[in-house]
Amino acid sequence: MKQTIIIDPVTRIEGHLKIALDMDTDAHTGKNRVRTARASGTMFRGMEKILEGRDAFDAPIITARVCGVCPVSHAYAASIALESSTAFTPPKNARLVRNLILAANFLQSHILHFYHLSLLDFMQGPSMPPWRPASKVDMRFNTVESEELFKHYDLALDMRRKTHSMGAIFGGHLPHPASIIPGGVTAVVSRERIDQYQGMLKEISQFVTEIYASDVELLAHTYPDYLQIGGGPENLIAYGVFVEEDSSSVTSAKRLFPGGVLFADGTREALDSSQIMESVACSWYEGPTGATHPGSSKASTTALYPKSGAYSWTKSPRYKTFAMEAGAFARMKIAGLFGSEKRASVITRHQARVLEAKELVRAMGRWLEQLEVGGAVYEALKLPASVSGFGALEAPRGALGHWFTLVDGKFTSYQIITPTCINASPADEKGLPGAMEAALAGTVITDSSDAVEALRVVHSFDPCLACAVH
Ligand code: NFE
Repeated sequence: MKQTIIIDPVTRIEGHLKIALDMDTDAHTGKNRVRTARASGTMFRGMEKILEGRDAFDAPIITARVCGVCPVSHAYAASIALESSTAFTPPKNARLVRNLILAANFLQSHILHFYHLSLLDFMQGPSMPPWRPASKVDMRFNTVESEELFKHYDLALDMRRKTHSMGAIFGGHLPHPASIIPGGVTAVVSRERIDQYQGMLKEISQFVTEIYASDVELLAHTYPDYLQIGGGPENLIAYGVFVEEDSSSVTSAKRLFPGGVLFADGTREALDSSQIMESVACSWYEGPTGATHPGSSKASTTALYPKSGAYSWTKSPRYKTFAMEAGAFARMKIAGLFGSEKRASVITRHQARVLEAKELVRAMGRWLEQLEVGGAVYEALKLPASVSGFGALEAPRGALGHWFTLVDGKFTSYQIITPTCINASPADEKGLPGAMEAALAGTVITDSSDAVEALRVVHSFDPCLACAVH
């Protein structure tokens, strides 16, 4: 028997996502399995359109508003995109301060994702709203474990507040940091700021290494079958992040988590940004049938609705012709911190985030020590009136790129490819599904009115549709 399950909207994510699952019933086992999945971003935003005609230096301020969860990455990507067009090297303090603001944001995002967005797919909260009604399918934690996890849910709220405060010490405020601008940062480095940041880092570090890490392992231990569920294309991409040396090129400088591409067959490649493409075949946009490079003059964000064959406001980024997965799992594999035994799955995506958080709290202490009190944080950036460029780094959810063309000081084009656009993309012009769509295929659903197994797969990507449709 064939049926379609629709989850609309998917909750406990940012933004508006609809998932449609075409199901098959196995004649022998009687199990209902996802045959194909379709992921739809159901909202248009048009941030790229807003950039057109604006002054170059508006880009970090405007693009930070793409999202309240990863605004640091957008302000940073816009700044390095502009800096890259003049071979500019930001002062050392600016590099370190940017790392510190971004790392605080990564921690905030990973803690949010595990405790407040994902964990309730596996456990029942207290018997009161907003934790009821809850899924009743396959809840395996015992009462003691559930109570302990729920205490950590509460504690995680406080930890997130503190990570926001840490980012705000140098960012001015969060979300939407004010201090990351083309040319460096506007936050001066003082002993008082370093001490304030260090004090909170100590507490966050303890939470990450003692509580978050052991809760993720409890999840892995309790739901070991989810190491085999939600795999996806296994083609991984990272642009690299957390610059470790002063350089005019963020994409070639030494970084804590390097960029690269790792294909399902084990082939590794250096990232070639000319191979980043986007298709709009199944998206409600005008554009050529084939894939286009985001820096090309053919790339556009002109809405076309309705459109035959289209089902999403997200586009379909591809690397060469491959559907890719971006995110902490890709970063940890590409950095060599996860070995070949770690395959993409619901559980390994959670494990990758916690491993990354542990690496980050160590690196943050080192960056704090490297800061020079009173040292330069900014140098005026002189842009050519007409120039093109791009900036690429990582957001918490994965590879993020900004491409622009400036004519007489104003943007004539601005294109953003976000990690959730990579992960939650619709099919491309060849019918190749996006990573999340591929990861959902084969998932067994016990109760079609309570498809929690599908939600576990979807949430493991930590989708943010606000970013994806930008
Ligand atoms: Ni709105 Fe974002 C991150 C970006 S998701 S959260 O992380 O860019 O695509």
